[in-house]
Amino acid sequence: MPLFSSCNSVTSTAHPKAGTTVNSDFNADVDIQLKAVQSSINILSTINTDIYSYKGSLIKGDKQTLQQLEGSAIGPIIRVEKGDRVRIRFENEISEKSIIHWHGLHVSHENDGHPEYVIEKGETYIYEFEVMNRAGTYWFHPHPHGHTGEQVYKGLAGLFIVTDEEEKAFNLPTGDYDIPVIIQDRTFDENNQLVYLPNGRMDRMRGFLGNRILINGKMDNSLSLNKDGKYRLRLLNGSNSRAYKLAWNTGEPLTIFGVDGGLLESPKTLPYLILAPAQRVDVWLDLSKKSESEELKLIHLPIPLDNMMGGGMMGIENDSSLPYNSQFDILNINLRDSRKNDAQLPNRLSVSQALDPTDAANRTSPRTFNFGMEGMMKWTINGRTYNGMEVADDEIVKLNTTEVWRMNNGGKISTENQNNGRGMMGNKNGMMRNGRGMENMMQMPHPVHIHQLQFNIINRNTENVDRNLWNAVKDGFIDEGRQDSVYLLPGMYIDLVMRFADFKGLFLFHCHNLEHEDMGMMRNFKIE
Ligand SMILES: [Cu+2]
Repeated sequence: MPLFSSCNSVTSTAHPKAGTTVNSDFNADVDIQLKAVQSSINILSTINTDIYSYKGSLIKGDKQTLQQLEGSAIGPIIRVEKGDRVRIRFENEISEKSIIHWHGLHVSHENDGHPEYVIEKGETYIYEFEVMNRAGTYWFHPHPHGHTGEQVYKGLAGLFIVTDEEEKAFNLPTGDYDIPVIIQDRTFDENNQLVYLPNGRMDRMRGFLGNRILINGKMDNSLSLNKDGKYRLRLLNGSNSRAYKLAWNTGEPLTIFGVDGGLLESPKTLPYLILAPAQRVDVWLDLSKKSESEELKLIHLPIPLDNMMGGGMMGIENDSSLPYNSQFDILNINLRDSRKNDAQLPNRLSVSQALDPTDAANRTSPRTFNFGMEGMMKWTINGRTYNGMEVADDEIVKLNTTEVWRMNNGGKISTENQNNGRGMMGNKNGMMRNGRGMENMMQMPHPVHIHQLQFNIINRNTENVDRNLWNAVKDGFIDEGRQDSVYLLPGMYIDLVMRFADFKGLFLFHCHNLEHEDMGMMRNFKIE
């Protein structure tokens, strides 16, 4: 039987009135009205820039729950506690369909922001969920199929910061010493307007790459911090497709103590960090040993990726984007008056968050998803693209089970181990994508995100990764802790262990290069 005829069409697993009404039985601790609006703000000098933005207002909750970032399209920052019951009234006031996805949160299908639940201008979608995640930096952004990239690019993205008792027991930096750093690349035209995909389809195949860096939606990439302060920098790569190789200009190592799904068991020091789109990390910054005269900045170090990102066969003309294989500034730290806080970074942080892969029924034959190209111009997962509520047989899992998923971008899989649990090769024509031949010339990194859960990385195979590229990035990955987004380099596969708990229904997994996602490099998986 041909593979494609085995796709089940799932009509809907949702409550028919999902998102349409305020449930009076849902006793919200936090109630927020969140409007997506069109507006214009002063990002560069003189002429305002047209943007999209989320405007929040607090209906119920502590006043620290909601923080708008003044003078920025980005935001707001929503701060909640684990266990809080949260209602968000999303009102769409932009002239295109939209829906919000709560990136990293463990919520039900109806609360996950599936593209099939987009609402029109003037409509409202009600989210009601309990915060089940542990403390960490989660975020939210639009998820309308085909338009996510442009809506995020124009300014729709905010942080959803969760705290819990475990985290509060540590003396980590709080308040003014707990600082969001949302990194995005943008391009403006001579009238200060945002430029998106000027080269059309070729730009879309690659993914948007800008020519300047914005921090928290602003051109001013500097933070004024207290000399002698100890800081928690919450980094989010909110860029559409760009990954960063982040390092301190001083050559000191980066100290990371949290990832997508919260605190690590212990802090980790790295010479540099690879931060792919959608990933978050907590960076420890102790300024007490700094002298005022010392220049301190976070920089991007060169990655030899340009020939895979617009060079070679892509042949993008008039490309003004910042080259991957160059060094540029990300964030300048300016030191102001000496002020101390008594925060500390302990050697032991969280209790282990590792799922046990021996619990996985398919441990020796991972469920394999191949991220690659179909034909020459279509990004696919196992040869398929997104199609509404459609889910294929090999995308259905059981509630209350643990599985190993192999996310493969042309990695070298040994022959005895290449079938997934359903005996599929994962490719329409039955060929393994082994990183050789024509496909190799069109391989690109894919930052892969799974909705609704936080997985552990148990294996990262790099045998087929170009050696020059691998040597430039190999010390910058964090495979510890719970994560929801991983960076799949060409020639790499990664084995993830995950558990399907609490909610049945359809959820998405996709490439978080937003242009690849919009082209259909996204599929449902169904928990039943
Ligand atoms: Cu991709």
